[in-house]
Amino acid sequence: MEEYTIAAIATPPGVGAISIIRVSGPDTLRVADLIFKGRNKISESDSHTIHYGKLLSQMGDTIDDVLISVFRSPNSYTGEDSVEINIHGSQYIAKLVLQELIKNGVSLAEPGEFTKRAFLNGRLDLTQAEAVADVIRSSTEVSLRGARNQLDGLLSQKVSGLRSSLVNLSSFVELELDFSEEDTQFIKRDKLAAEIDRILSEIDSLLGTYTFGRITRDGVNIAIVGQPNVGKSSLLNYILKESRAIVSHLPGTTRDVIREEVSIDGILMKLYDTAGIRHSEDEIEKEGIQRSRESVKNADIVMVIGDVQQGFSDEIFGEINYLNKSASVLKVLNKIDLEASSKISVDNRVSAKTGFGVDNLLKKMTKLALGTSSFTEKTAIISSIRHYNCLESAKINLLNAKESLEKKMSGEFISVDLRNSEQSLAEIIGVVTSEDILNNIFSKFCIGK
Ligand SMILES: Nc1nc2c(ncn2[C@@H]2O[C@H](COP(=O)(O)OP(=O)(O)OP(=O)(O)O)[C@@H](O)[C@H]2O)c(=O)[nH]1
Ligand SMILES: [Mg+2]
Repeated sequence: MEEYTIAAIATPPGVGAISIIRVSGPDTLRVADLIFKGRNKISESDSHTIHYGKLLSQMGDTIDDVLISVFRSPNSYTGEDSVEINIHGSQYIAKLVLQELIKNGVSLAEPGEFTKRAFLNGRLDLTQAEAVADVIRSSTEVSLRGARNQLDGLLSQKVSGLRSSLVNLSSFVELELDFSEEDTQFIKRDKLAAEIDRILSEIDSLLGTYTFGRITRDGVNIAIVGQPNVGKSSLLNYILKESRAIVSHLPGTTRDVIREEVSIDGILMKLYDTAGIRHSEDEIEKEGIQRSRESVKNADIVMVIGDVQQGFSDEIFGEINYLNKSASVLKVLNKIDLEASSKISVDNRVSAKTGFGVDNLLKKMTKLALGTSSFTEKTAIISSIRHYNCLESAKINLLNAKESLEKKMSGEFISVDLRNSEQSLAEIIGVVTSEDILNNIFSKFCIGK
């Protein structure tokens, strides 16, 4: 348990009906008594009760009428004594309340510090703590569902299960080392090999969920490129159902990258309408084209737009491949309303003017982004590069163990690899962590969470 008490405004900046100030730590109830005047003393109140009263400054002036919710250790979010103070939703009042708390020895919380304490006090494991941030950030049905699954512990359970299997295996092997003179085998070598294979294949399945998890959590980056005037901005506008980007018959209308988000089938699509990629001597256009390249580099999907009059320029495909090898490239022929019988060979024919083919195109993109794998509600899914890297390292160590086993090497080698693999899994759920890992995770949180 931390020794000091922290506070933060937990609601977003701005004016609202109410704001909430969170306080957590050993001094919480004592300090609450000092600033709150109601029918009951906060320090004498039961956990999970709400109290109406006045918040007073040290001078005895009323700051606001408030409601205070009391959560006593260990049954609080952080596991510590905590209160949540509901005030009228003024930033000014919120600041006054924070000042009173600070005068009474409370510290300002760092980003994510409440959740960090919840983790350190064993209320959540690390994947669940990460999921809290994902739940807060979620903006589509799919991203929320993914975050919920992780918060509910689906990934934790899966990883913990694999980890205990590894602990079992390595304890058997280590036990043999203690009895080395007798040449005993506590686990038959073929059984050990089969178990390692089983765990390896489970790890592979988890690794295989990464693209899906990342896309459902962060959305799909889609760059829209092509020759000037082919209708890139018109297509963006059609998809957004609003006239977001300037459209004109003059080539070179779009110079900057225009980024917009839209949720399609519950998946967040981040669309980047660009100036396209071509040669230009104009300084502003050159900068725009450079920005288009950046969008292509970061894209999961690159939509190359051509139109029935100009078709496609072949160079662009080479350039895309050079900039980004892993993106899926979709060739889209626009303005099909002008020439429905166009002979240009292409899978996707659309009209940004009439909307013909656009729904199909969007369906195709969600499929492309998510890949072919189908996961059920009960599948554990990884969505962060941290999980991916830990699993990779667990896998490499297991492959080493397997190799040692095949080469009939002594149990010492096998047990070291099994232990290392187990440690990598432990890192995912936070059984072993370093301050760096924790800082990295929690610094991305909002203050007050
Ligand atoms: N008939 C027809 N005209 C279209 C269609 N899509 C776009 N246009 C027209 O084509 C012209 C160029 O459209 P934009 O959307 O500005 O094209 P762009 O690719 O963004 O062009 P730049 O930003 O200059 O690179 C405009 O006059 C649009 O009205 C379409 O599907 N059918
Ligand atoms: Mg444009």
